Amino acid sequence: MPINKKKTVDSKANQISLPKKTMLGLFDNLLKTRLLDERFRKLYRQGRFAGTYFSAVGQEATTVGPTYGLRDEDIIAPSHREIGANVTKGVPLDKIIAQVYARESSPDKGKSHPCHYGWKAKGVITPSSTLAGQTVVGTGCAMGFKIMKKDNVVLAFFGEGSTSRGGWHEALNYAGIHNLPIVYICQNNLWAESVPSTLQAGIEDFSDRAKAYGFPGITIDGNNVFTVHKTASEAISKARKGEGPTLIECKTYRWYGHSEIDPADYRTQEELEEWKRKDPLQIAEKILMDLKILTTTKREALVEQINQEIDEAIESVEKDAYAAPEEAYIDVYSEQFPVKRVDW
Ligand SMILES: Cc1ncc(C[n+]2csc(CCOP(=O)(O)OP(=O)(O)O)c2C)c(N)n1
Repeated sequence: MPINKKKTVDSKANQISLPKKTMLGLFDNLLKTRLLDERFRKLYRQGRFAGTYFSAVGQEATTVGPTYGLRDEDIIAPSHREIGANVTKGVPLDKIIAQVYARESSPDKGKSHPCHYGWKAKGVITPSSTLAGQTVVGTGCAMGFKIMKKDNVVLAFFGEGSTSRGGWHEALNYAGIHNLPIVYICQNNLWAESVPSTLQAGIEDFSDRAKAYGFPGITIDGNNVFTVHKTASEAISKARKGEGPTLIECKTYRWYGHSEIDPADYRTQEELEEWKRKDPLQIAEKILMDLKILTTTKREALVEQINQEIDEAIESVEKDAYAAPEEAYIDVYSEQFPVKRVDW
């Protein structure tokens, strides 16, 4: 038996009722994420940017679904495969592209990893390279919202591999104790680089880990953007009302290597083909077409419009300069500590 042969959750797509506007909005963001992600893979092969690129193709529904409908003041604590969360939160395309191109115009002025997208204006934290680091920071932000008595929420994203980190457990334990307004989204794509999920934990469902921290854990089909959105929205509403955290495990798959330099020869072609048949974009498209909300003509017009936006943003970013070497020392450490002590 292959190491990663696990049962997956059935898609209950057609039974999910969401407003037409929401369904189209989810599809729009899913399509934009896919087109931008596939474009980055081509640009990398053309040598248009350096380093490598971490594609999220195949697992976009896990980021687009939860993020859609969030407020600007809500916070996203992303990891390295959250292009969809950035697109959906409304981070401008040129900021996302400048991050991959490491230009001075990028939110971190070219300091970090190509896929460590963040944008303060939209509440997206620039991720830490240390896996699960953003889970800890995101949990701290949720504590901040609680102290300030704000009804905002945090969405923290990570892969199943990151749930083996000590800090991840400390963060969830803390969130459980303090009943924090945070929703944890685990993207179980079966592989953490070359390590199968069966070597990360002795449990079938990673959502079971929430039991230890005293809040609900749910496992869902991560390739159906409508299921993901509905489940996450319910958890987000609970968190906003002060009813505490939820861990949502989305079963999904990444189509390409860990990054563009990884041929992914540790997994079988059959496994890949099986998951490609569960393409989140095609699932969403079929549902919308069956419901007569989308037509082929409308889809083609959307593709054309998004590709044009991407073309324009790339053209503009490619003209941008790289930061001066001294920039490496700026914005690394905070220059002042918080002056006001807050009691709770
Ligand atoms: C503490 C730490 N160990 C190792 C790495 C190198 N690394 C980066 S991504 C990754 C795999 C992460 O797997 P997972 O959390 O499942 O997310 P996925 O890449 O599958 O989306 C590893 C090992 C790192 N960044 N930090």
